[in-house]
Amino acid sequence: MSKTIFEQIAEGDIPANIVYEDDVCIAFMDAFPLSKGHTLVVPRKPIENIYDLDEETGAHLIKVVTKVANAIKDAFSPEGLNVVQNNGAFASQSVYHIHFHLIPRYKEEYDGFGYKWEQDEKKRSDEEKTEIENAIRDRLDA
Ligand code: DGP
Repeated sequence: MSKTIFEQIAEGDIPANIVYEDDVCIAFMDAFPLSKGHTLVVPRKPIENIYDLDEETGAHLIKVVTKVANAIKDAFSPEGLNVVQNNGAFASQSVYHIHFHLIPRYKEEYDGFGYKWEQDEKKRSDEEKTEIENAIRDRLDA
């Protein structure tokens, strides 16, 4: 299978503006940033999405996401910062190598984030809500 763009960046075959790297992951500037400081945190291993992510790598990625978020905060003092991770084309994933977006948000600067948070309009009965809750919980029981 051909290597993803991010695997090629991690291997040094494609240039990127790298801000952090270690044995497990790499953090670099998004080539099409939504705002100043938009950074991606990516594992070196070509893991496609959240469903394939092993716990150890996931824990490490979150550690680095936290580190990089604080570096962005210190550098640019954004009013906010969104951490976004897309899975599947329907959820806007375009590079099939898992990555966390760190998108700083500035009050005075327009960004292309276009974030919407609208509540699910469907009025679900209490019974339906319990079914939903149980369907998830049953799959999490060890
Ligand atoms: P997503 O839609 O969540 O799969 O985000 C993929 C991001 O990757 C998108 O914001 C643009 C960025 N991107 C795509 N190609 C390259 C590249 O070659 N270099 C860098 N640095 N970023 C890239």
